[in-house]
This record gives sequence, C-alpha cells and structure tokens, in this order.
Amino acid sequence: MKTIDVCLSPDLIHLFNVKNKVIVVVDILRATSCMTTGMAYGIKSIKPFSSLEECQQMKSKGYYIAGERNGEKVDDFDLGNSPFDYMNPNLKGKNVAVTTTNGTVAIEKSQEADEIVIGSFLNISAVAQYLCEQEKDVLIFCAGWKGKVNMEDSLFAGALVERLQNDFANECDAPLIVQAAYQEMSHNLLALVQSSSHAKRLQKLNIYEDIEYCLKLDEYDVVPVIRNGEIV
Ligand code: 3SL
Repeated sequence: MKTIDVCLSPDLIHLFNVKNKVIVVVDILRATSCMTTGMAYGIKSIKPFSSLEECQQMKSKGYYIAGERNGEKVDDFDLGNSPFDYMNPNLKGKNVAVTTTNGTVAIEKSQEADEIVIGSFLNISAVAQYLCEQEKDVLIFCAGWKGKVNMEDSLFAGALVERLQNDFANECDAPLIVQAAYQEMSHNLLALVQSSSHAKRLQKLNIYEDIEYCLKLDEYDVVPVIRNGEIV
C-alpha cells in the first residue's frame, strides 16, 4: 500500500526521505492559496523564489513580480500576497514570479521530490483525487511560520489525510495527530484559524477577507504542479 506522512515544518524536512515521493506543499495563509487561485484564474505559470532579489530580477524577463515580507506587499512589486490580487484579469496567460516568507521556501526545500503539488483548502478534493491516481507515496509539507508549526497548515494536512485514509497507510504518527486535530476542530475552522498566530499577524494588516477566503473548501478543481521550476 502507498504511504502518507506529514512534515509539520521546513526545519524538520531533513528527517524525511523525499525521493520518489509526491510532496504536497501547503501554506494556507496565504502562499499556496494564492497559487491555487492564480492558476484557477488562468495565469500561465508561477515561478517561486525564496530570494527577493532573484524574484525581482524576473521583471526584466517579462514576468509580473509578486511577493510579501511579513505579510506586506514588497515595494515596487506588481502584486502582494493576497489571493484577490491573483484574480486580476490582466494576469490571464501571463507568467508570474513570486517570493514569500515561508511558502516559497518550502517549495525550494522540496526540490528532490519526484513531484511537487500545490495544495490548499481551495482545491483539496482535486488534490486528493490526483494523489489517489498516482502510484507514489505522499508527503504533506507544511510551510509553517519561520520554522515553527502553525495551526492552519496542520489542519489542512489533517483534512487531506482524512480524504486519503482508505488509499494510504500512515508512515509515522504525524498523519494520525493532524487527522485527529482536524476531526476535533473542523466544525469551527474559521474561528479557530482566526485565533492562530498568523491570522493575528494578518489582522493587523486588515486582511480578514483573505483568511475567510483561504478556508473555503473546493472552490477550484485545478491541481497546480511544478514542472521545470514553474508552477503550471
Ligand atoms: O509565508 C508565506 O509564504 C506567506 O504566505 C505569508 S503571508 O500570509 O503573506 O503573510
């Protein structure tokens, strides 16, 4: 039987063997929710960078540049890190380069995986179905916050484990832990995530709508994957 495991923070990724696995990178607030939204709205590709400078250089290559640091849009960038920025019709068919505090770092740390998939509540069922169709073990990789575990990514991991439990065996205890947490708390997701540390950070920036949006289930059926360094 295929196996599933969960890495709760980028600082723990060295403990996992990622070769031959499909990694699902998740940063609910807000990087992977933005990427899912952008691909659903017809962006041609999204190229992730952990380095702000490298991302900025893509402007001269015709890319729109997107990014945040500590939640705030980077000065002179075309887009910030709100999913609503990614709904702009002018972006349809265009290439975007993006840098974020945690999400793009987790993607960079996933490079040795067989395949990298972008997961969010917005496309959770499409991702689950895709993973069931693959003949590969799965690692759900939570971006967290600067190396720390966070609530929203862990709850997403639990929700995805729940959807995959008939097709995958748990490799370790983390899937059981996040699934139990999700089962206990799923009826109250918005209130719970609003009390999370990152939601509090974002509330200071007045982005309540982003939080509410990022918790919506199955808005889209896209399954963004990374090919040649770009999300397509
Ligand atoms: O850390 C990240 O990758 C971002 O998603 C953080 S924020 O939601 O834009 O603050």
